[in-house]
Amino acid sequence: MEASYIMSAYLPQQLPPEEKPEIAFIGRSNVGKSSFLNALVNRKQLAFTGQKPGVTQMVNFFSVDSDFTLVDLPGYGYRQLPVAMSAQWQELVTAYLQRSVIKGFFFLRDVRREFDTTDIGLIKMLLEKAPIIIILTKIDKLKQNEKQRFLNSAQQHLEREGLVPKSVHLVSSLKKTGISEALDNLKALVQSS
Ligand SMILES: Nc1nc2c(ncn2[C@@H]2O[C@H](COP(=O)(O)OP(=O)(O)O)[C@@H](O)[C@H]2O)c(=O)[nH]1
Ligand SMILES: [Mg+2]
Repeated sequence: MEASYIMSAYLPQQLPPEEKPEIAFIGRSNVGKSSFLNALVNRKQLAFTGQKPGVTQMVNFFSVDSDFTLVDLPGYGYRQLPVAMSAQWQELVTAYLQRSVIKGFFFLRDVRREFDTTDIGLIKMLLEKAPIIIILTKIDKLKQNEKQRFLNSAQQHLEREGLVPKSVHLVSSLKKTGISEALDNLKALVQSS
């Protein structure tokens, strides 16, 4: 799989023309979005990781095998901001979500944290557009015997909310756990029409 950086958009009007199918990554800042994207395409720093969340947020586009596009959406929930989602975040993400080339989403969540009302509201909104693959990140921080419990708890929470994702994965981008299963699901989304 050959991945390359295409461009970044800071403003809605900078979003590129709609061409290839797109899969977008969404989640709180620091959840491990960029690390997961890099792990999927097997590149160390294609998407920049560990960046200090800034006031300026952007949407980053990456081309994979000239077949489809991976889209790193700006993180939300910065503690530095007075509200969970800034007006700029909402404007940019809302504009992005209008695109008809979106085939699906990776929604990332730190495995040790619960979905809160912001996450649930966002998942509901995304599901109206396209299927979602839920990625529970940083599972290397769990003990072996805790993993199933955290997975069950996340699945039960989604079920209680009436939300049906395409799949839920336990992933460690650091240890490369769960990456190939997520990749299989990604390819299935890209090929769906
Ligand atoms: N232990 C562990 N740390 C991770 C993992 N993935 C990302 N991180 C760390 O979490 C921080 C945020 O990662 P990043 O990918 O930049 O998150 P983003 O803000 O969602 O794009 C960085 O310090 C990463 O090294 C993981 O699978 N395990
Ligand atoms: Mg990032």
